[in-house]
Amino acid sequence: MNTSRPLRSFRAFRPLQLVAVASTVMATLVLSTTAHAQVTVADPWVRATVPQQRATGMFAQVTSAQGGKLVAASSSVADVVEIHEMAMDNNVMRMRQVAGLDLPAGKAVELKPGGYHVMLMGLKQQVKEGETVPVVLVFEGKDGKRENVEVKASVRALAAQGGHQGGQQGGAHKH
Ligand SMILES: [Cu+2]
Repeated sequence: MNTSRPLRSFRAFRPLQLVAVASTVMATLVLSTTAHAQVTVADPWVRATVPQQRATGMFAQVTSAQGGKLVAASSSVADVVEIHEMAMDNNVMRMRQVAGLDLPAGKAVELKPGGYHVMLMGLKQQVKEGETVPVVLVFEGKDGKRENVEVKASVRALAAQGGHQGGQQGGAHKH
């Protein structure tokens, strides 16, 4: 008599177990089919340069479905590509390299002038408005796996701000 209760509850659980197995299988399928769409990079663009200019920035809106980090980047037009952030330091806007840019799951993170950007340095050529620049972005998932995403960033004019938050670079609002 003692064994009938566990048996019954086991039976009762069977449909649930099937559902669990089915959803695990489906999740695995979804993961494997969208492996290359784990990170989306929207509206990538690079600021145009003048002839002797050796560096410029790349900007975009980056979304990681599962969450992760932007950890590296490279481009055939630049010797060195780094991930930078800009921040006020003693009333001076400075930029510095960061080891990685955190991407919360499902949330678009904006790389924009005056904020985070991908810095292309040691430019091998002038980058002109209307051209496209290939940039490979390297993302690291929470499982530590790395994924390369190649984007074709369109080159926009020097004055392009990519947003309406004017004054981030020079606008020192005093409070
Ligand atoms: Cu920079």
